[in-house]
Amino acid sequence: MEISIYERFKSDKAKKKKNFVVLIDPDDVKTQNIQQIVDLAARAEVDCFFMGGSLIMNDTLDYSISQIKEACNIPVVLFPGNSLQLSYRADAMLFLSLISGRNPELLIGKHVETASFLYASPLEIISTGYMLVDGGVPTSVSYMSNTYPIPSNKADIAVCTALAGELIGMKLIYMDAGSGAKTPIPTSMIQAVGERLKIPLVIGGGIRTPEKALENVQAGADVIVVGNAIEKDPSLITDIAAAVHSLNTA
Ligand code: 1GP
Repeated sequence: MEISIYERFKSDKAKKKKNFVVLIDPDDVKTQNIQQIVDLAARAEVDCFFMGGSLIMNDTLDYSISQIKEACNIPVVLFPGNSLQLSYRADAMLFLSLISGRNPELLIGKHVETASFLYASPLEIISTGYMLVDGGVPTSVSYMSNTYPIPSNKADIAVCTALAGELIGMKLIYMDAGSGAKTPIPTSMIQAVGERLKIPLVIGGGIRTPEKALENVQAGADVIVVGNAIEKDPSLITDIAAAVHSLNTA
């Protein structure tokens, strides 16, 4: 039986094997060189694609996933900004609860609305505690969700929020400084959360260099997500993947 995406994240964490995820905004697939990104990702053994955006303007989700699926075997996981971002062509979906915020719709309301539909779907559903951390600029997520991010100097709040997610039974914690963040999540915060959490820790937002990606996995991140920087320079995939995976052979 094929191992589920979540089981892979979990067993990789147990083995201290780090994963690298490329985030693709479906709106940009027609304008960016998706073929180049997919080729580079396959060669660099990227572990997963996340697919989604705070606001998708075009109906290109199915098309974008098909483009990836035709070209490689890398799994595609939906990272939906809202409940319209659903495609059965993906392999899995992060079922996000915005646990850094206090917007009940994003803690339970949208989940109730979509539960029956998702339960019957072929998608692997991965319950994810999503935590927005201040990245130095107002983000689309913050505006669209009507929530405040966790201040970046409040590691104690991040730790307790992540632990609450784990105790509630969430399977992943995704700490995100938001797409295009000026300042990525501080290493000290990643370390504080990483050393307490038993479930896999995903880190994203504003990571632009292999050095930063490496620093984050060394601090305790299990999965690194990069979107913006790769959109601007796809060749970064090779070096960031090498940096993230460099700990795996140690
Ligand atoms: C955003 O974590 C992701 O939700 C990735 O952020 O686009 O800044 O890499 P970037």
